[in-house]
Amino acid sequence: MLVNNYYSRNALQQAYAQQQTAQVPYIANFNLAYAILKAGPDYPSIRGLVTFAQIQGGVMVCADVAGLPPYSPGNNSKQPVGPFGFHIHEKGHCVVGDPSKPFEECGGHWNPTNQPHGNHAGDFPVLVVDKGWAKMCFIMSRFTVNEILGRSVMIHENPDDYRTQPSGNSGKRIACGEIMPWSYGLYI
Ligand SMILES: [Cu+2]
Repeated sequence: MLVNNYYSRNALQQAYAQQQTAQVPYIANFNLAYAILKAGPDYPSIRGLVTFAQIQGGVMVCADVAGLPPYSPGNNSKQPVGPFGFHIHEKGHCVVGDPSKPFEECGGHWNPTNQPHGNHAGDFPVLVVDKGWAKMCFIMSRFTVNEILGRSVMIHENPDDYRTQPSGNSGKRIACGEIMPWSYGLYI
């Protein structure tokens, strides 16, 4: 069900529940998801794709991002730009909203087990830019693809320190992607 041009988490969960009772074995689960990144106003050239594949032992997350700003060192009064904080946030509605505080509608970090920051289910490694690109894959067993549908991936301007609560002091939200099922389209 398309709601305001995005799939609401409730609609996805309803669709998932319907699938569970539909007894159609080949749509039993969503094993793949993707998020197309939308740039915020600070770095409008950011573009990229994050994919999530359920594999044995966890979820393989791959990020392929271009257009990030080059690394710029910090000092006592200013944070470095990059490497870039990277997380799953609770909600999946990537609208800029207030340009001085973009993507607030996505809420805070997704933290289903009430862990300190650094150990949230959606805490990811930082994105490091190499020749204008950031590319990485890693495996996480803290969540399944189904649990993150309808949430968002967020890139921040500053590195994550993995200790400041609740979000690692990683600064402004500079790109956002809604996590969508990559499947047979039967949830519509
Ligand atoms: Cu974040």
